[in-house]
Amino acid sequence: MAGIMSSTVQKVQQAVMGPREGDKAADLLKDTKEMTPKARLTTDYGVKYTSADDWLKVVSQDKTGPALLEDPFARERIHRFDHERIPERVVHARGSGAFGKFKLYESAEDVTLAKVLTDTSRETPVFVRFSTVLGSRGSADTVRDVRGFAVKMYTEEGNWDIVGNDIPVFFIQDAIKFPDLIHAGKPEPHNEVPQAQTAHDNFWDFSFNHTESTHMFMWAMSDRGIPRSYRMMQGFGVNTFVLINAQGVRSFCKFHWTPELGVHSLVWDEALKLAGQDPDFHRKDLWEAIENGVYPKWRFGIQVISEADEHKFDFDILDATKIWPEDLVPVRYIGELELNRNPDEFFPQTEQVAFCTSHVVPGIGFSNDPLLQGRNFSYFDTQLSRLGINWQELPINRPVCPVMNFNRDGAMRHTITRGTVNYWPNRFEACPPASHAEGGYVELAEKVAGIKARARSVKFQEHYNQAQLFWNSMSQVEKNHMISALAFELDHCEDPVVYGRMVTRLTDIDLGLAQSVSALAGGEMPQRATRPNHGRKAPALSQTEFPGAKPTIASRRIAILVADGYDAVAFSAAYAAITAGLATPLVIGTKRNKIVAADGTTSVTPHHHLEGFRSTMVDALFVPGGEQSIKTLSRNGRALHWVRESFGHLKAIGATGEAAALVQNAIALPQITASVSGDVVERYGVVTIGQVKPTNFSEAVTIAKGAKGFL
Ligand code: HDD
Repeated sequence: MAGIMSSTVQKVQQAVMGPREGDKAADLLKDTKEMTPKARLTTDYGVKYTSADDWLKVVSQDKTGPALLEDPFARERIHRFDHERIPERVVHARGSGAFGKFKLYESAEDVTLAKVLTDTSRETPVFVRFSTVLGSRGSADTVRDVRGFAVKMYTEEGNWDIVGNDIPVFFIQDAIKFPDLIHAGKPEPHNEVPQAQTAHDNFWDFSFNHTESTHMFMWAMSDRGIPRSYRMMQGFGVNTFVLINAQGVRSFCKFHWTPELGVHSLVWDEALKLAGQDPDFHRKDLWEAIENGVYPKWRFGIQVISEADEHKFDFDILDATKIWPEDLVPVRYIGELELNRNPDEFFPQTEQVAFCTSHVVPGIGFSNDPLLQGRNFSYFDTQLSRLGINWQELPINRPVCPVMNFNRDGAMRHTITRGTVNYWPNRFEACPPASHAEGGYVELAEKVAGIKARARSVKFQEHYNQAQLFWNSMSQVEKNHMISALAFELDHCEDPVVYGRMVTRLTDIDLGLAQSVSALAGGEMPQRATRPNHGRKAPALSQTEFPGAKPTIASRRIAILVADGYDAVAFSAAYAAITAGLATPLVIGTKRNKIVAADGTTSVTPHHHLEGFRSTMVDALFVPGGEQSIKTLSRNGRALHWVRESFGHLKAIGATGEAAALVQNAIALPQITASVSGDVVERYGVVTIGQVKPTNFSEAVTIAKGAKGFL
């Protein structure tokens, strides 16, 4: 008995993740029950179970018989299960989140009085949820789509949500169009096809009918639509907000998150395959990086335009389909976001987190951006149908500062407020509003006069300049990817009216683009540009030119391919170098049981076998030599496919000794020459090294990937 008990305790201890120490930000947000070894299975009303395996029955001698509806334990379990689902988000249903902290390193007190943006001694806890937009909750991560980047900052003055995307502009200018946009993008109404993609008639019909969406669909068709990782995406608040400083001066502002790792994408073929091979690719990637302690980080930046300069631009600064080009309005980096803790349980945290654009703190306000104004209505409203009126009491949504008011009741009310009054003003002067000096939110007095009308400013009518700016700013590789993306999407449109018209729309951006897409996807071949190309570029828009991206292998996955008879020395050197570079080595074997090295004594148990894991799931490939191992791998179709596919997806491939020939043969490259010791030969992205030193493999990977602009 003692033996049984101690092993149970051990198992329970394994199941319990245990409290996390030392993270002040995390402690503030903690509302987690622990499964201690003493815990026993109980009903929700606290009574202990003796069996959770058999429904109460009237049994005969052979122990069979009818089940009794009387069984409260069984009924509770089924009731709970029947009601487990809540409505999924109407958009951004598929997502993944993490906790972290926001740290300010430069005060922005010249433009705002928000303490979170002026007090450099603070550490503000955050929860961030990344998402796709169109797919349902169970859809794949790597589809072509915009990615949500929603940040909740639990500040001492209340929650501040920046509900942004990985693309700095939006499809529409006025929120009234949002239901049409989403209806057109989601699966078609008659057959609920296709899932999680814009590659269908209705979306492109909508796009043609909304010239304002031209700029955004160019971004969505660029490599931004298929990020390598949530950790390698920019984030943008998109809308124009307002900052107010202590002197009462108002400025316009856009918010930016810029990833430390740079901006990187999958290639389309990888994205397509991953959607089937590992639909949780992005979810796992974020989790893995945090568990490995390679915490994702973003710099936080603001672009600010003074009220006096509002009309000095050739676009309307309140139009969410326009960027503020960085050469005109530089980004001022003032803080840093770090994600460092995975959620304890997905549903109560990642699924129940709820954001509102309208939730800002003193010092931050709203502009007349018509998209933002509508969003400020929509988010609270949608939380009501998803989570109910008391959604802000859920642990993940609760502010960390005091909340006290006379809002009462409603389904699922948790808060219990003692006292005899529930209104203001009251004879006790209990819970009065705060003055400005006490940190109360004050709306800046602003003169508003006008004619009630459904209208947009003249500058809102111009829809192509920035679409052209974006196209012009792309490298040739990025342009080729965009042509392929558009050709893929339009090929999935069945109606010739839809793809034919879209091809003509592309002539508003660039004749060459329109012709290249038409040559593949059909439609009448355009003969002339509808408007001249202004020729302007903005380098910050290109991923290959992305400023500040320092090539690194940290947090990347590198596969090491082995069969029996592999070269243990090369293997260990590479393994050590990968680990030292903070990358994740994944040993992929012909089988998942012990694989023995050429020396006959060293062995390794692979993380995965060749069929179970695919090249798409890693960033680079290393094959150590070893006569027998290479002989086996050369005869294995899947192994050859690993090498060919890695090459096709522009991955760095390292090989030593006999493995160089394997790589050469697999990809039919005539001229790979193994270099002398320590030299790195980089040809077509393939790296061969004569003799591996503990450090040079990771250097080689870095150099090769940097050279290809792939990192
Ligand atoms: Fe939205 C969710 C981002 C326009 C209405 N939106 C949602 C999420 C993100 C965005 C990241 C997921 C939040 C989460 O993880 O829980 N949305 C944007 C951006 C937009 C935008 C960057 C343009 C600048 N959205 C937009 C408009 C409307 C909405 C114009 C409606 C008028 N969005 C919603 C919503 C959602 C939502 C229906 C669904 C789930 C939720 O709010 O909480 O209210």
